[in-house]
Amino acid sequence: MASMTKINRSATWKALEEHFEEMGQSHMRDMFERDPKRFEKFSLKLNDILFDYSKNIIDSRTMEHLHRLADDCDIEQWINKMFDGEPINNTENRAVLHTALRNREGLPVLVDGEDVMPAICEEQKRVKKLAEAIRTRSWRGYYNQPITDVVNIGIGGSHLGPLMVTEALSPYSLHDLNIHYVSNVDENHINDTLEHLNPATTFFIIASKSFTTQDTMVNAETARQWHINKVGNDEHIDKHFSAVSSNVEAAKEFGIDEDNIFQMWDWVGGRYSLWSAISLPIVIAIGEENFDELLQGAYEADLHFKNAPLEENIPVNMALLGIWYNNFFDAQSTVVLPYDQHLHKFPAYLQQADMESNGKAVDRQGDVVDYTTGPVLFGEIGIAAQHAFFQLLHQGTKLVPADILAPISNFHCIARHHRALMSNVFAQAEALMKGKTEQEAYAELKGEGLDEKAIKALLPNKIFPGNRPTSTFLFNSLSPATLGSLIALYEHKIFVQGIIWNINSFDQWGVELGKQLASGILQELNDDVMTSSHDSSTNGLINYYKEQRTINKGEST
Ligand code: G6Q
Repeated sequence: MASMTKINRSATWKALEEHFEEMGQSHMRDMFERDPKRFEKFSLKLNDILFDYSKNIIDSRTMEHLHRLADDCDIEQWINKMFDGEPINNTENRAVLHTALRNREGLPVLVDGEDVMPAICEEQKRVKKLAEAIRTRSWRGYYNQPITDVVNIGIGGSHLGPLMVTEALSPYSLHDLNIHYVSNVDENHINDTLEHLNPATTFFIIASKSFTTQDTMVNAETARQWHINKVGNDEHIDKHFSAVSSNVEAAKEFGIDEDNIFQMWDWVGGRYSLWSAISLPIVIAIGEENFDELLQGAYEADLHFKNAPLEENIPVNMALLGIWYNNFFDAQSTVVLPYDQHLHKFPAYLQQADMESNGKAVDRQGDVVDYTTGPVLFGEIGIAAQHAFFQLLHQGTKLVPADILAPISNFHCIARHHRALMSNVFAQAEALMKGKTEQEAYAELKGEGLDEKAIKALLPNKIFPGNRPTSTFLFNSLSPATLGSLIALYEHKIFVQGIIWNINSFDQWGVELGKQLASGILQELNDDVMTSSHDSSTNGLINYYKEQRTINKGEST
């Protein structure tokens, strides 16, 4: 495709539309019956990760069309542009280099002619040094006691990645060192966290790329006050506070010792930053070696993404399947279902990664797109979801393509538990694909001894249409390397979709808006004067709040 031709005007898109007319009528149940080799045809491997995408409404022709679409969009060139540090974040004129942070071979990566690798390595060394000092108990607080609790204060990209990884890799963590995450400016979050902590053994990380985000700054100030009140002075801040930021001056002004400030760069987006110094709480939790494994896993996924041909490229295929449902089947959403308790924050993490990246309606040329872009992503631990919203997946009126992730072995691997878990993985994916026909439902009810009248009444409710797509990732176990690979595969999937939709996946103007709006209204909340500068609903809500807070007199500053 010439880069200025809108993607939905291209010949390949038209061919896909025609192909959809045909495929939209097909049922996977029949496709599996016709082709016993579907699994072999439509599954790929990366190290210990098996990606089975055979339970999708596709055949070989679908994939050929979709690969042509990727090719039309010059995917391979775009991949190189990203890895080579070209400013592909066009609205902010920035490179996008989370891949450099896990560039394990250390080969030079140039931004504006300067190799960024030495600075990355240096910062990683500093992070590891501090983390090791805390882990080995050589870092001492103001009573010369070792640290027992680390509190990461950050939000969005400065929170969700580290939180998700810390939870996912909890079996690899030191068990007598607690990592807490505070993100919400709601006082309950920080108060509930600090309530049980001892200031002499608590270490804070203020994680904020900008060091201006209101939520984080308010929480950071509360943490500092808590520390000062308990200690009786501010002489020991250097033993108890660190910061990760690209705004080093602001962190210094806050009172943090320069030795405890870790750098980020503008070419790392918040939601892609868990590989940077934002990883400090992760490294404290799991240690240097495990963190290196995490980076290694991501690096191997990067190499796969760069080098595998489109047909065998897992993130490219993940992305294309998403496009197929989003743009041709008109699916509005997608669901992520990990069957691993330790991945319980993975859907929330991916929600930000995906929706903040591809929730855009303006293309790279500044035109409003006339096709749909990023889907609504939601998710939950698979087992929990089965007892909650699977009803809609099986029998609702919406098509919700699902990703299922499951480990072959669990950490302790108690067969009784793990086999019960895995039976659900296989059963649900099969049921979503096959459904239950009228004949099958009839035979089942008959078998239960129901009479014809009762069967007639119940039958429609017992039918499952099936043909609900799932892609399944099976991996040996949730090791740091496997987790690193999985995260990177999803990052690259998001990137490929952004390229095909011709949007910039790396800015977030919608998030910036929230930051501006709240700070304006905050000024108005600092007095009791009734406001009239907004619409009647906003005025009404603000004024009601002001009146009631005066009556409640419950607020303290
Ligand atoms: C991520 C977004 C956003 C950001 C938070 C926190 O890509 O930009 O989620 O991470 O708003 O920003 P700071 O790290 O600057 O506090």
